[in-house]
Amino acid sequence: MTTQKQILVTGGAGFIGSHVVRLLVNNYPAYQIITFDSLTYAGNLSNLKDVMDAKNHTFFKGDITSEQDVKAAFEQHQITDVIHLAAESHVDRSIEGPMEFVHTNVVGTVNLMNQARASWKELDGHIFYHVSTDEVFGSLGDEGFFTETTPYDPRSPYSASKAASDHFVSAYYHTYGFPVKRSNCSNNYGSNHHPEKLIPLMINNILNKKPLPVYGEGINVRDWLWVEDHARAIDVIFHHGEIGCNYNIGGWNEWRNIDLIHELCKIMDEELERKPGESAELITYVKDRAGHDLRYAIDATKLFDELGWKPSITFEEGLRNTVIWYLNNQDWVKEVTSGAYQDYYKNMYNQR
Ligand code: NAD
Ligand code: TDX
Repeated sequence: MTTQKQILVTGGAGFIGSHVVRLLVNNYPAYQIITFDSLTYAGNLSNLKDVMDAKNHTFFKGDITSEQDVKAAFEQHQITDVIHLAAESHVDRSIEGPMEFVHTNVVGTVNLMNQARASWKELDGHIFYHVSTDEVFGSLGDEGFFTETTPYDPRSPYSASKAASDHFVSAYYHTYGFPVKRSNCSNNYGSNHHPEKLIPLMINNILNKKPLPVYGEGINVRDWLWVEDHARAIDVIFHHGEIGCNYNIGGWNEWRNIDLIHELCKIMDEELERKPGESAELITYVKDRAGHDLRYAIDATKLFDELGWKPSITFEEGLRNTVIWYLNNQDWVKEVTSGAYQDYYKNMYNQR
């Protein structure tokens, strides 16, 4: 028999959050899932269209930095647990405007924890789960992996804001005995990923025969994980992870950006029946990202050994599925790339 839980999922209308909400709504009918999201440019209710009206799902439009909004959500829904994903998430935007990242990622996280502390009389039985990133560990050279004990060394305003929020989460555990869990995950990919990020941006530009902007020499390495496998890991850690612990989540799947872009070009040539090599002609080297971290690579052994989680699909399958999803969901792409996205893209592109 599953215990009745009323779980607040912040950022549930975003890329990863929507996959987490879907998994929880479908797999735990006895839970009530409350998506809490302010619907910034990155949040979109159509990401949740298949679960929006489910009996065990509610949407609450609110801002994590607002004491009033968070208090109202906790009181109206008697929140028992929080899975916190709401954040400003794009490194390039953090370079342009760091303060928004401090406000949302740091102040918002502390505000949520303060409300949870105020609402939860007994801390036993509650969980505050903070979803974080591998970028807090900094940049690797050619060798080695990030483990749970790698010292923090954030190098972009985005990663500094996530590192600060991780530190507050850990401080609340040690200071107040606040029941936290945390995970640090590598780069996600999959459906509903905003086209400001590498993989969907490249798919969109290949489709529209626009230049493919490769930062620097394209030699930076990222470790890619299927977003639904991240959601599965969050489920496992939420239910079985230890309070006060953090877990690294990764795909053991490192790719140099330029190799990944060539792979995407190859899949797109096949799917669009273009001649081999046609899409790769769009590759354009542009000015590098400031402070561009060279390599991220996660060692997810602890999660595998202690909780038995491992990725469920290969990168080849996941990447092709992703391409097909974007080709079949052009309405979604048009919706998120209209208006403000055009100004953002023009501004980014002019700088490069
Ligand atoms: P996203 O940008 O797609 O979604 C963020 C969501 O948060 C959006 O729905 C947005 O509307 C909401 N939001 C933003 N500010 C808010 C506020 N003040 N109040 C309420 N809602 C707000 O992000 P994502 O890629 O899905 O990332 C989700 C989380 O996972 C973030 O915390 C991010 O740091 C972390 N993460 C992301 C990745 C990745 O590869 N994308 C990897 C590891 C960790
Ligand atoms: O147009 C581009 N050209 C390019 O070469 C873009 C958008 C990116 N890049 C490079 C920069 C990175 O080396 O591709 C790599 C991936 O870039 P992003 O998709 O912006 O991801 P990254 O900066 O690695 O951060 C992502 O992973 C960790 C998420 O955005 C973060 O939220 C997450 O924490």
